[in-house]
Amino acid sequence: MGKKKSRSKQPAAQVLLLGLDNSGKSTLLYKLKHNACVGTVPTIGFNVEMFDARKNRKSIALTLWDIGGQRKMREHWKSFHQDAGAVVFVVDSSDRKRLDEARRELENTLRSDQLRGRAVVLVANKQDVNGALTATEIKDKFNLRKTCSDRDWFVQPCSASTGFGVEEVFRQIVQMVKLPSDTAAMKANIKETIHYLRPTNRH
Ligand code: G3D
Repeated sequence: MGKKKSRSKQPAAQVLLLGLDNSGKSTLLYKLKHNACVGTVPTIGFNVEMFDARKNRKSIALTLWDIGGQRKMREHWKSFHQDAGAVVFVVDSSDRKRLDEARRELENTLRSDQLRGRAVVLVANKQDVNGALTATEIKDKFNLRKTCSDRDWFVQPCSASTGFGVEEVFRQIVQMVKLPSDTAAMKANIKETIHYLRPTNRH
């Protein structure tokens, strides 16, 4: 009989899903998890989902944290940096007015010492919208070659609501995420973070 490895023994990695409010983070998270579009409400605290995946022929557990993108929440993004094995930054490619704001937030995030060397998957979301910038245009606007010169990065065109590019986003995350060496310390940190943010959970 095949033995299923218990989740607690699997190497586990944390992935941060960041981006401005309305960029499509929650839609992407639920599409990845349930292959479904659920009605989203603005994320006031955070949403979290766990995934099983295979990396280097080993089974791993991935936790994706979708952190609220409103200006007030952005100051809490750093509470999640410590254990992050990769950053997924979601951009609304159709919202030209807020591209600079999004670029600045990504640059601020990547200044964190705790995120040094962590890979970035930049999701050029809302590709289904007429007039949306292409992934290449987003890459150039964000000057990613320079901003991410010290880490691995990838730009994925995507439409979280139709599902276009969503599987590729997941594949890139699995390929690029760094697995932590100290899982026990990581779990303690996650507990602390949840405890700290619980009062502001979404409603
Ligand atoms: P957030 O979690 O980053 O704040 P949400 O963003 O996932 O809540 O999405 C914000 C709005 O954008 C939602 O619309 C959602 O349906 C829409 N959206 C997300 N991804 C896409 C996409 O790929 N294409 C299009 N056209 N819309 C998308 P509402 O109307 O519910 O506010």
